[in-house]
Amino acid sequence: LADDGYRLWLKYDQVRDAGQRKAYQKQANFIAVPSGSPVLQAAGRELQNGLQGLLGQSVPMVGEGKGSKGGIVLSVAANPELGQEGYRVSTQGGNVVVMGATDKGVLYGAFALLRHLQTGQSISAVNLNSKPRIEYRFLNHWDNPNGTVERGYAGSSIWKWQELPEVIDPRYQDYARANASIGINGVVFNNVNASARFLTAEYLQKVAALANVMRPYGIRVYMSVLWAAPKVIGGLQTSDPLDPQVRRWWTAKTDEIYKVIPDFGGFLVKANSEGEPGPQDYGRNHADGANMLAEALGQHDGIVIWRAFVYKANSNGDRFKEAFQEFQPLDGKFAKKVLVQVKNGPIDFQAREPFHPLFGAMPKTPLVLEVQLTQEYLGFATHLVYLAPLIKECLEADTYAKGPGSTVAKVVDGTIDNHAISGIAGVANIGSDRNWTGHPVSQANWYSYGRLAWDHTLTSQALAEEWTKMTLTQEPKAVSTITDLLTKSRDIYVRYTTPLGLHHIMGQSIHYGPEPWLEKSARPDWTSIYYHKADAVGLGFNRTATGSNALGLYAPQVQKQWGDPATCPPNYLLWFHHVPWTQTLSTGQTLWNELTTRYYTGADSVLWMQQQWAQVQPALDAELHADVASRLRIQYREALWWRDACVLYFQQYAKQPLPPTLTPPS
Ligand code: GCW
Repeated sequence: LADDGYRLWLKYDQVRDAGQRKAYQKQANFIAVPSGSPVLQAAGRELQNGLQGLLGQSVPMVGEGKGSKGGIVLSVAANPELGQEGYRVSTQGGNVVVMGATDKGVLYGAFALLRHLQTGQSISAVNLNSKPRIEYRFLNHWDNPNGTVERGYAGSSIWKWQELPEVIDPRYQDYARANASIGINGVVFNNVNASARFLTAEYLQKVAALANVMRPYGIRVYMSVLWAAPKVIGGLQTSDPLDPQVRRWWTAKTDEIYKVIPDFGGFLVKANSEGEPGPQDYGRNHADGANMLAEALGQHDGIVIWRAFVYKANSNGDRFKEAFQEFQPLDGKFAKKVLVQVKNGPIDFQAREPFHPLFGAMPKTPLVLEVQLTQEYLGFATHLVYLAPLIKECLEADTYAKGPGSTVAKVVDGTIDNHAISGIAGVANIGSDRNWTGHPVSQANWYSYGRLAWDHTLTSQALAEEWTKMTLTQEPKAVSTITDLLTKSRDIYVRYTTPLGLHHIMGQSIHYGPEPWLEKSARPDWTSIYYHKADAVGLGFNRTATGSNALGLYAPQVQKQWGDPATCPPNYLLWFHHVPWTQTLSTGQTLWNELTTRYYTGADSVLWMQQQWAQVQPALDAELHADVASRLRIQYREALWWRDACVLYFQQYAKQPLPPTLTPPS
């Protein structure tokens, strides 16, 4: 049977090793599911379905299973150590007990047990213990009511608004299962460039129908809102957050939402950014806006997530600094229920960015880390780029906010500043394509994001291996080849597109392919030359004190390291320095030679990726293998496109030949 990718990492194919299968069967004579919420039932069903596949035989579900041995027992038991969502899976009295302090904990434990078996581990002394490090683990869809997806590269939206609420596509449940399996507990279905339509009574019914599907999987639903909704659909003259009528409108609207979605999670807001309306339209600030919504939530158990992705409409400054300048002074001004959502880097989801300077600079405000799974600047669904290393690079970056070791991860999980709430968001890469993400390997980005949101200490490598075993193959050699390929892929992509800290030199609007020569656009900071600043002397954006001084937004220790071109990591060099073409870098080569070498070796590495992929062919489904192999052919062609376009363009300024070690383009 051809693998069409629909089942994601929840394939539950029969365990090949007969001995292993026997061992599992001995422990899986029944599944005891105590009566309880639909969440517990979902856990039981998933185990039953999963075991049926893995063992090739059906396993009965029983009520309590008292006194029996050799089965799997779900159990909700008071255990403060497990928190609201943690689990413990262990052997007790001849059974495998999946324990949580809540039904949700049991659900996550059930998925953990299945993952344990799917990755071929021993059941006899199973002992899994885990609880999430971050409380709110979101997926943000950028899906529009007309079925399009902003920056979506896997078909159209999976949400069929026109058919809802009557038609419930079975796919919605599979979506919920996939998310629950990796610990995602909050979803926003609609684009942050929001349509007010979602707040109408008609659409609330549709969202409520989806919320009903999500609920048994421990997932709460949130909504992106258009700031101007009171005007657009409320018939008011203004959307000023301090206007009493506007405030009443939001309070009433919020109450209306909770009537149809009793466990509604809250609001996500993009305001005064890229043409979206916001409180600044009325001379108010972001805190005024966010706090007004927090007040509208009142006694309801909901939160406000306010995005910090803002840059001024007409700016002559450095866009790098703008979100910081607007938000940092508001630290301490946000209401309790407000979290501020910050992209991993200061510009916009580039293939490599330094961490956003707001991390560590707003100790009084819980900051949600926003990462992008849809590969807007990373080759769409065409290039194979595994993103866990990018996410980890940000999480592990040291802000020095409270001395060494003040990583972004500790800011985000709230431990550094003792925040009661914490959050992380991934911009979804999911669409209506049969395999969900277009590129089969992009599934690994959805997967590893969820797993990192649960536990940011997991390694990119471990997650690549886990995903590969569950999704592609268990053949040991193939698993290690694919794991290696995945973990190296993001660095390779950076090398053939934006090495040494180059950024924002991609095709205008589409954000695909190279366009370093772009000089004119609707605004200066939507061009390429604004960012790379190539001239006869050198290349790169001087963000030190002699330039825009964006570097000054970081802690002194960071400034010290990045401020000196000799100690600045080469990967961030051109983010902060205008470096002469002839300067010798810490790598021992001149800028020009290092730059061109990276472009060339980067493109060559795609050939290496092709070779690695060719090797695993016997261990993989033929169709899936062929699909990825053809995408890798496009990737190589486009790596050459990037390489040649950028090298030839920059050569006009550098006025130097390629180093003799490199073959000139034919
Ligand atoms: O990356 C930019 C994208 C926009 C997006 C915006 C944002 C949703 O090009 O398409 O809009 O970021 O994050 O708000």
